[in-house]
Formats: sequence, C-alpha cells, structure tokens
Amino acid sequence: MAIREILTAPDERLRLVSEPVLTVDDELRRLMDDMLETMYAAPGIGLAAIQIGVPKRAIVMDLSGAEDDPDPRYFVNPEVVKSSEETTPYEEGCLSVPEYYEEVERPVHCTVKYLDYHGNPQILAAEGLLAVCIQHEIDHLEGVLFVDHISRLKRERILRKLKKEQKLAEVP
Ligand code: GNR
Ligand code: NI
Repeated sequence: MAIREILTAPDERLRLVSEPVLTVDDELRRLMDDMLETMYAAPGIGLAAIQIGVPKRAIVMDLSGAEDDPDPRYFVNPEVVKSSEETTPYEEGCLSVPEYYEEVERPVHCTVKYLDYHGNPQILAAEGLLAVCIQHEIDHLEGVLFVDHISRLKRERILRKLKKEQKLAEVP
C-alpha cells in the first residue's frame, strides 16, 4: 500500500467526470487500498479516486470514531437511486479544499446502489453523516466540490485563496 498525493482545488483534474469501473479486479482493489491508506493518513472520513488523480468511479470511506475499530467501506460505480425531499445542513470540509468549512444543504436520506470490494452489487440506505459523506463523494465523481453548493461569492473567495496559497508554496 502507498500514500498518494491529494489534489487540491483549483486543480482542474478535480473537475473531471470519472469513468465507470468495468471490472472490480486486483488492480482496482490495490487502488482502493492506496486510497484508504491516503485517507487515514490525511486524516479524512472519505476519499474519491479523482482526489489522487485517478478518474475512476471508486470511493472509500470510514466513519468509525478514533476509539472504535476501523470500519473501511468501498463503493464502486455508486448511484443514488432515491433521495429524500427533506434536506438538512451540515458543516462540510474536503481534503481537496483544505482548511475551509461551510454549511451545505443536502437530502437527509438517500439510497445508493454500488459494487463492493469484491464486485458484488449492494444497496445502502444512508442517513446522518453516512448520507452526507456518500453524497459528497459521489459529487467528486461528477467533478463537483462542496463549494459548488455555497454562494458564488464564498466559493470564489475560497478558490482564490487556495490558488494564492499554492502559488506561495511553489516559490523556491
Ligand atoms: O474528511 C472529510 N470530512 C468531511 C466532513 C464533512 C463532510 C464531508 C466530509 S468528506 C471529507 C473527506 C473528503 O474530502 N472526501 O472527499
Ligand atoms: Ni471531498
């Protein structure tokens, strides 16, 4: 396993629409193992493949607390098949938008169809943090970031600051 570099906005690769996975094979499992290790190291609670520069529809997640045993989850080709009318705000962050947090309004409940680590089809009914996180990660597969759900003024301010910080970090 290996820790990979996480892309940060406004890197244009984060805007790619990721491609469906054709077969859940050892190569994909190695990618997902690297994603999980990268996510744990960050640390974060979810990661989409495009965040390490791979435009494939694969997500990893672990919502267990620091005290709990690890609970890694893997989602391949996830699709929201149902979502509630009712929405709720949650203060979101993103490893690709480091150090910025904003309230995002999303459906409270959603049902997601996906393939698991072994390529078996699964259906998940999500609520709470799981629903927030899976919707945030599926957005990444479409090239969407949480800042796309807030006001244009706030979004442009955040992206401008991130660009400036990256420029400053480049200076030898
Ligand atoms: O680690 C993460 N925390 C988080 C907090 C609130 C809502 C969504 C998230 S996902 C984020 C990791 C990440 O960027 N995944 O794409
Ligand atoms: Ni994110």
